[in-house]
Amino acid sequence: MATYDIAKEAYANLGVDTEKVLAKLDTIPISIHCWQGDDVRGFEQENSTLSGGIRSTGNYPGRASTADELRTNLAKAISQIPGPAKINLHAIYGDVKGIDRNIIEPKHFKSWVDWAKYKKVGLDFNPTLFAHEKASDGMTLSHPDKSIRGFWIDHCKRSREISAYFGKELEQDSVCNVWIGDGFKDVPADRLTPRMRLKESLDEIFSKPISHNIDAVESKLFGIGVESYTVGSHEFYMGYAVANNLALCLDAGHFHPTEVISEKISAISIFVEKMLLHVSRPVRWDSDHVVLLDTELVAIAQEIIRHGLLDKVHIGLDFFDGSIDRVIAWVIGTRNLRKALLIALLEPYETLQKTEHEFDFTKRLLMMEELKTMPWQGVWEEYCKRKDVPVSLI
Ligand code: RNT
Ligand code: ZN
Repeated sequence: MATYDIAKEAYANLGVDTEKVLAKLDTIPISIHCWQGDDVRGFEQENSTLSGGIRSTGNYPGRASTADELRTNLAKAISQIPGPAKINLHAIYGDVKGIDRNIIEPKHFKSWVDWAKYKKVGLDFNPTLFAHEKASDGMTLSHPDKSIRGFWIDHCKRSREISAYFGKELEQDSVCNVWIGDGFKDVPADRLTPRMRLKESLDEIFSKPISHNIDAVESKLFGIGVESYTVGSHEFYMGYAVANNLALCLDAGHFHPTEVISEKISAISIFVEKMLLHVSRPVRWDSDHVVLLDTELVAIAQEIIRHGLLDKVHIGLDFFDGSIDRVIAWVIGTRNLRKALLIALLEPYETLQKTEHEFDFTKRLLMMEELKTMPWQGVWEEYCKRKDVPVSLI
C-alpha cells in the first residue's frame, strides 16, 4: 500500500479526513521574510551594517546583494516549499539606493509587486527603524529629539502607504509591522517618559485609517546593547494593540527564555482582532535560528488550529542565519512550519477536548503521546507530490 493510503486509513480510524486536511492546509499562507536572504542588509547602500540590537552571523557564500538576486533566490526557495506564500519585505529592500527612509514611496516597490503578481504570492511590509544614522542613539520613535521622532513617524506613515499599495495591487491585505529597538544598555532613571513619547508617535502614525493594510506592533524583551530596558515591551504593546485595535505581533524569541508564545496565543486572541506571529527560534537569547520542527513549533500550530484562529492570526517567519546556505535555510524553516500546521490539522482535537472536559486525564495523556507517532509523514508526502515540490530534500 502507498504511504499516503496507510496514513489515510490510520487517520480515518481516528475520525480525521486527510483529504479535508490537505484542502485546508493549502489555504494557509505563510509569510516568508525576505531578510534571511542577505543577513538583513537591504539595498540602500553597498555596505550597510546591521544595528538596533539584532545580529546576523556567518559568512556562507551567496548573500544576495541586489533585489533581482534576492528574488531569484526566493524563487528557488519557493519552488521547494509547498503551499501559499507571502513575502515579507522591509523598507530597505525596495529600489531605494540613495533615497532616505522618510521619502520612500510605493513606486520604489513596484518591481516587487510585479514579481509577486507573476509568482502569485502576497506581500507584507515593515518599516525599518534600525541600521540608520538617525537610529544611532538607540532611539527612534521614542527619541527625546522631536525632529528625529518626526523623521521616523514619516517613515512609518509612508510604510503604511506602501503596505496598502501591496494590499490593493495583490488583492490580499498586507500586514505592516512596526518593530523598534529603542532602549537603554544600562538601568534607566526614567522608564516612563520614553514610553509616553512612543505612544504619542504611534498615535500619529496610526491616526489615518488606511484600507488593504493591517497594522501590527511587535514587542521585545531586550536586544544587544539594550539589555536593561526596552521601550516597546510586551506590556506596552499589548496595551497599545488592545486600546487601538491593532494587530499584536508575537515573536517567539522576544520573551524570557522559559516563556513560550504558544502559551500566549489563546489569551491574547480574546482581546485583539488580529495577531501576527514571527515564528523564530531563540537559542539562549533572541538569536533568530532557523525554525526547527520542535515541540514549540507544533504547539504554536496547534494553538492556531485547535482554536480556529486562522482568520485572526497572520503567520510569518523571522530568522536569519548567514552561516549556512541561505536558500536552504528558508526551505527548511518554512517547510517545518507547514509540517507543524499539517500535524496540528491532523489532530482529532474534538476527541482530545472531550476527554479533558470529562476529566479523563489518563486518556488525554495517552492520546497525546500516541498521536506523536502517527504517520503524518505519509500525508506530507502526498501534499508535496500534489504541489509539485520535492518530497525529500536529501
Ligand atoms: C527584531 C525583530 C524584528 C526583526 C525584523 C528584521 O528582534 O524580531 O522583527 O527581526 O524586523
Ligand atoms: Zn520579529
